Amino acid sequence: MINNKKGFFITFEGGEGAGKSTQIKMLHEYLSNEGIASILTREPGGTKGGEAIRELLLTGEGDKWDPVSEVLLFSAARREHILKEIFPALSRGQWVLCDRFSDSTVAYQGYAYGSKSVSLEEIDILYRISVGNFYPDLTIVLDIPVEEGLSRVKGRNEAINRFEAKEIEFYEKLRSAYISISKSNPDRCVLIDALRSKEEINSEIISLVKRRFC
Ligand code: T5A
Repeated sequence: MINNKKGFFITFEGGEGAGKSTQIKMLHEYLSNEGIASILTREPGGTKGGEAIRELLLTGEGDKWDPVSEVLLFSAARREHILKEIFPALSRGQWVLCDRFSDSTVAYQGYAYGSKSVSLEEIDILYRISVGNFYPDLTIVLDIPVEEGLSRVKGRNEAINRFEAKEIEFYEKLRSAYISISKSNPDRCVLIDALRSKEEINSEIISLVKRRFC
């Protein structure tokens, strides 16, 4: 679908409260200070339609959607995002920094729901339909013990969403899923210890980005 990509596509992944939003903003600011144009976006969301789907997905009861319905909704939002925001920005030469992307679908809908999870084959088929043969240049996976991530989320004093009120086993499966995804995609994913100060993590991410792309 894209044939004139000039910028780099970097995704941030990890469990609840791992610090993705914090770190993505810090990298965005660093790139801007270096004179590198980048856009900061998120999933689900990033477009008008995607943000409307985000509202459907994140609000309401925990069991409001069947896991397959969730994958279909995330995929629809992703398709809009790819076509209307991500590909155009990469073609203009901007870097795209995305808070969550397809690894979230694999980790949440493909693993964390246990016996109710959607098969990885089905998730892959929907990825090919909605995105095609296109993948991030780099995925930063922030790893944090479950209790610490959840305590950070609670400490924010914001309303919690549908994915922040699950049983503890859900988050343990999620953490294992991200470790497994990182090990299975060593060229694309880098697992980062998020149980450190914001500045230490930011400095490791900047070194990584410089080594890969600058
Ligand atoms: N989802 C998404 C799916 O199920 N499938 C999918 O395909 C996709 C794309 C999105 C939800 O959708 C689900 C996953 C998600 O549950 P969201 O609101 O975007 O929901 O939620 P999250 O992405 O989980 O974002 P959070 O805001 O909850 O967590 P972050 O971004 O990881 O953490 P952040 O940066 O907001 O930090 C949390 C708190 O910790 C502090 C921050 O200041 C903040 O208060 N903090 C630190 N404190 C100490 N030390 C550090 N190093 C810190 N870093 C941050």
